[in-house]
Amino acid sequence: MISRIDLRGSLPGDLRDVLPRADFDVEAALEKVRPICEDVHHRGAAAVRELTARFDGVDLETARVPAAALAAALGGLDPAVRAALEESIRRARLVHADQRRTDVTTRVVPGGTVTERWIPVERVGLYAPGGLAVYPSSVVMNVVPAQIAGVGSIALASPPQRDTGAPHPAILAACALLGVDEVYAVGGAQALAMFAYGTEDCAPVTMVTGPGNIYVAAAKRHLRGRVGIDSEAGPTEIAVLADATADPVHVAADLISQAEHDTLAGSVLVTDSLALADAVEEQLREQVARTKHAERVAAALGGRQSAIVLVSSIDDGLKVVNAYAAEHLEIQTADAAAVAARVVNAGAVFVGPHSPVSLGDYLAGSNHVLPTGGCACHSSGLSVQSFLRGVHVVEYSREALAEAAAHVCVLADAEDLPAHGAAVRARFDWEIPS
Ligand code: HSO
Ligand code: ZN
Repeated sequence: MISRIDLRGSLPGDLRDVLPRADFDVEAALEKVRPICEDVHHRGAAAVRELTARFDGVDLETARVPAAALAAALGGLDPAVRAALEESIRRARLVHADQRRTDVTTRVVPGGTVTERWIPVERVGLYAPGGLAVYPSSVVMNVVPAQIAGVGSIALASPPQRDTGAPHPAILAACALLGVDEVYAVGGAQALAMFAYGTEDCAPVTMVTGPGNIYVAAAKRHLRGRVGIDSEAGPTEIAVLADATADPVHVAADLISQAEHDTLAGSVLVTDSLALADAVEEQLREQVARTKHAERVAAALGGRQSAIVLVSSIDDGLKVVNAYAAEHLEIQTADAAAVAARVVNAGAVFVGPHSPVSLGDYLAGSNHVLPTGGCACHSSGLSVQSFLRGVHVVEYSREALAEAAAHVCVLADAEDLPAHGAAVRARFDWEIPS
């Protein structure tokens, strides 16, 4: 059901060559997505309407979802789900509020300052998938940091359902709870293109965010530059670094929890305990048989992207998980906090026996939009910072410029760019000694 990789001898030079990862060929999907984006670019709302009819099977005169539909969805929301979403929003707001940046002014020399000003992007288009993956929690994880960053205008698009012609009611209700009232019943690449180029229905945005399948990732790659993007999310991943003290029932449950997302999801256990590896495998067999989405989970666990990796020590295990750079990494070892402190590559780290990834998916207060596919070695998850730009504001007095002028002119001459130096000299009626 799940393969094993035995690294108990010496570790290979480049661990990434032996660690499992899903095939996720965004380039191939680009070929399908490019004409869709270009069609929306050139024909606007008419193209969106035709593409929605073709892909979602509904003909919508206008893509905009009326306010009454949002209110109705909130009214029809199960009170327990509403309470859980409200608590999820409250906790996420607590954590993200602490990510706010303050402008900082550095006095470089007397009369010469550089201020870093943090300015939110003007307008964000958020994509929320439909179909298999209807995640109101992801609406929360995208909207909360954008709102706290001070983004003035937030629109959301999600594919229409065949029967109602509107996005899934749980998505609409999440929007209503968060105060997002500009919602479009548009899915896939055409939604991202609508945001990027704008149509008669929808003003263009400056940045698109949100999860989605490989076509959504490809559309982001195509549109990047025209608009900002968060990341090209790939299939979700969990790695668990565990020793003999870990509970195999919990480890197996956590590996299954993320495998439930997608047949391409990656679940990786790294352990120095053969007994734990055997017990987790046994547990996987038992628990997969009982889980609702058994087929999908079994495909994910049996895929080349999932494995149990045996190592000879937790030190080696740390090298493995740092090389793998998982989207989610659980540490279930003795003295888990000390081990976690040595993790340098992971989207988010879940420490100790009572911090499962699914807590982070919904209610920890942390963000669940995280770098996948090993991108955690250079990128962060979604945060308030994702929606801000730091702009340096430079202000020097005449005296401070005069004091810097000689160095500027020398460097300009050294780079054979004398006009750069001349721009400084022009401000003075004396020659700058060089
Ligand atoms: N684990 C997913 C997020 C999610 N889980 C949404 C449940 N709903 C990617 O981090
Ligand atoms: Zn999840």
